[in-house]
Amino acid sequence: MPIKEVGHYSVSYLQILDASGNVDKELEPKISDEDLLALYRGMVMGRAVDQRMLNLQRQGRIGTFAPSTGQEAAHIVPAFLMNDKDWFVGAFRETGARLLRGETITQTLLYYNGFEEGNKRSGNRRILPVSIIVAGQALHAVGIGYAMKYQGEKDTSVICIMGDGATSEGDFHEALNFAGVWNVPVVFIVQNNQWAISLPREKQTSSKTLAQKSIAFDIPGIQVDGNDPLGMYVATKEALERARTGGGPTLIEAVTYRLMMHTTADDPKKYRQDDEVEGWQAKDPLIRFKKYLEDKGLWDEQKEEALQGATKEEIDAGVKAFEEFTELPPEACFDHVFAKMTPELEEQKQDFLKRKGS
Ligand SMILES: Cc1ncc(C[n+]2csc(CCOP(=O)(O)OP(=O)(O)O)c2C)c(N)n1
Repeated sequence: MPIKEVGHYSVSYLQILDASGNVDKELEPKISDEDLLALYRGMVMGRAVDQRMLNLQRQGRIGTFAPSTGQEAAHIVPAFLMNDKDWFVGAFRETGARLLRGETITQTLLYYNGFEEGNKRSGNRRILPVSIIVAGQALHAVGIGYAMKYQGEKDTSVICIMGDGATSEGDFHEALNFAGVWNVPVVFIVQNNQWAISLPREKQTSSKTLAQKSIAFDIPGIQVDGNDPLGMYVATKEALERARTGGGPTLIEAVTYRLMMHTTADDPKKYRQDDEVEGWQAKDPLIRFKKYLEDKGLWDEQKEEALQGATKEEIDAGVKAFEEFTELPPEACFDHVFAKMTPELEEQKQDFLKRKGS
């Protein structure tokens, strides 16, 4: 049988700042000092909020939440690169990114305590609520991208974030398929944190990389050290430029690690080894970024102390406002289902109020 090659594919890996904080000078992006410091502040805030949420959850003051410690570079850097008109379409493990998109600490806490008020947005930054449905948001992102194109919006894009487990879902493949066909301005970022709850990455898919899943849909794809803020900066910036200038979608696999539990309802000690976690702690994105800033003469222990203090104060204020929030009446759940209440729902609400006797 005659055989001719009809395609030849490869997957690239990008790392600029290694685990010890040493930079590859040839690949180092030009980022202003101001932006570098803002990025670091965003990452420190992401981690500090995470830690506080964990404490609040353990004290029984909020419900379940999904920590993002260790994954800050993979989602906070992309959020930092977005403009006001871009849409942020995320999963449930990107609190730091959501804060950069204008969500407040109080809103985050309200959301995680079951108050729909946590999803209320003010300002013009575009952001969808948390998606608990794994990979469902990839379809929403493509729909938004398609609508943007249809309406002739220029210089805008969608950043869609998900976990490695999402790439094993049908929704992911449907989304990438139509993203390719319609050439929509969507940047898909897969935070490959090695686990989907207790299922290791190897048991979810036999693909050697997750980036290569882009090849089937003829979309550019790249694997990046997801704990390297500079690598994430360069890869996301390039993908955003492509999206905003009509070049279509990109898939970025950010190789990272979930240092904490899947959610506060999970105990990872039951299924993963301590030495695996310790190996990844050594690759912490915050530690390496701090060293990079110190080497550039932009950072020192005094500044670090001041930042940690200011961050704590901001979180304290957010927690206080959350705890002062007056509880909503039980019928509030009827109000948040549709933008405009349907007659059936209105009837149900009135019936509920009658039975309640108010
Ligand atoms: C469609 C769907 N199936 C199953 C679940 C239950 N579930 C919640 S999180 C999760 C694992 C997600 O893993 P991954 O996509 O890798 O993201 P990570 O939690 O690691 O960030 C599962 C199976 C769900 N929320 N949605």
